[in-house]
Amino acid sequence: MKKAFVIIPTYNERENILKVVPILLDVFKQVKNWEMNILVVDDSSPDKTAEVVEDFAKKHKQVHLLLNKRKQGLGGAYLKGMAKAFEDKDTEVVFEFDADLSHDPTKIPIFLKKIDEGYDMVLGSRYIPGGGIPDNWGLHRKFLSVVGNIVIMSVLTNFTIRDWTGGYRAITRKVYEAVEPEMHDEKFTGYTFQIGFLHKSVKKGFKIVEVPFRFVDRTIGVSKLGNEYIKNNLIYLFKVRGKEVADNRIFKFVVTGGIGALVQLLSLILWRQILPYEAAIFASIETAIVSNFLFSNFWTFADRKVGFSQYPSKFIQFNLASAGSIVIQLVIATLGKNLIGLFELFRLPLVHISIDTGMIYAVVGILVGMFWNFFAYSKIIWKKSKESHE
Ligand SMILES: Nc1nc2c(ncn2[C@@H]2O[C@H](COP(=O)(O)OP(=O)(O)OP(=O)(O)O)[C@@H](O)[C@H]2O)c(=O)[nH]1
Ligand SMILES: [Mg+2]
Repeated sequence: MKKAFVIIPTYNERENILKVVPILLDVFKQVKNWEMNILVVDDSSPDKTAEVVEDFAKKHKQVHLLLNKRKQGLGGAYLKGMAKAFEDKDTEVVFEFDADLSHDPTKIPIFLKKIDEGYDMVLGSRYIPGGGIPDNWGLHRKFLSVVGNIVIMSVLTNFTIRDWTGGYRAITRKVYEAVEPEMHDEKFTGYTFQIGFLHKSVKKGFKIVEVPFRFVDRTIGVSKLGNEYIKNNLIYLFKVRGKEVADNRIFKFVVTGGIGALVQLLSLILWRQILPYEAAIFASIETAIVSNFLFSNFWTFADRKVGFSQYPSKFIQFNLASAGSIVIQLVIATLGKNLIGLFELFRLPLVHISIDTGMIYAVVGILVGMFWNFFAYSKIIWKKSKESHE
């Protein structure tokens, strides 16, 4: 039979462990098609949590203890626990579960049902219908949790998952094997493990579903959640997102265009030293086109780079694409003037310059021109080769 391990990291949870283990063993009786186990990962808690676990282990063969010599943080404990649980070839699922009874254990069979239905990962969620946070939470804590999750959803631009910070999850072997190799970074030793693990699972395209549960405040023991929690999560969030944006092709395309505009203006100064005015304008445009071509080939489309022998033909195509963009802008400007007309929108104060609808046609023209350029670059000049799958 397939095995599941409920992993409980503990640090000074003696009283809680005494309560939660029997409750879990009781819930396990409802699960028929999984062999259920508990694995407590204790960091040699001073309150001797481990002793209590050992007593349970003697009486119940489903209860296991993994004892760490020193405190390693939540992420460190989960990595060790998961490695141990998945050592057993029959293990298909591990649960993340807190010792402090905050996580409703009666939901475990529902989590497993979702796994049976084909989901790769199940999240206990406080922020979907049926879920909730304690009423007695102060405004401060409610605000932090709710707004924290909204910030995370916004930064990661993923609103399909509502509870990113919860610690009640079921993770299949498939997900573990894909994500675990990327979790051995120092930043994941603490609570950042949770958001990091989930973010990576989402990015890898695993099927994830949320199951609602009502979070219950711990009544025994103390929270290990420190102030660095918010700071570390924010650092993680903005770093990974920043990197994702910087790696984004559209972003590189826009930056390349910006550099091109700068190159055009600066080279115009130089060309005018040696060429007549019209020729200098033309030369500066062409210089910008060379710059754009090189940045596109070595950066924006580096993964589809064309070889030196293809430069002449590709460079001609690139020039035609750029000319196409100019034609598009001229057509839009002309159409705008003839179909809608030129009339004043507002007047800039102090300098008394009139801003008219011509500016709107220009902006639309630039945007459509950029759209055309990106299309030409990605579908014609640096089109995907047949073998590459992206
Ligand atoms: N092994 C181990 N367990 C830890 C460590 N830090 C926290 N834990 C356990 O992780 C679980 C969650 O920790 P809590 O302190 O309850 O944190 P939380 O649930 O996010 O926050 P609260 O809402 O304040 O309870 C508990 O079972 C803790 O004992 C650690 O460094 N090592
Ligand atoms: Mg807790």
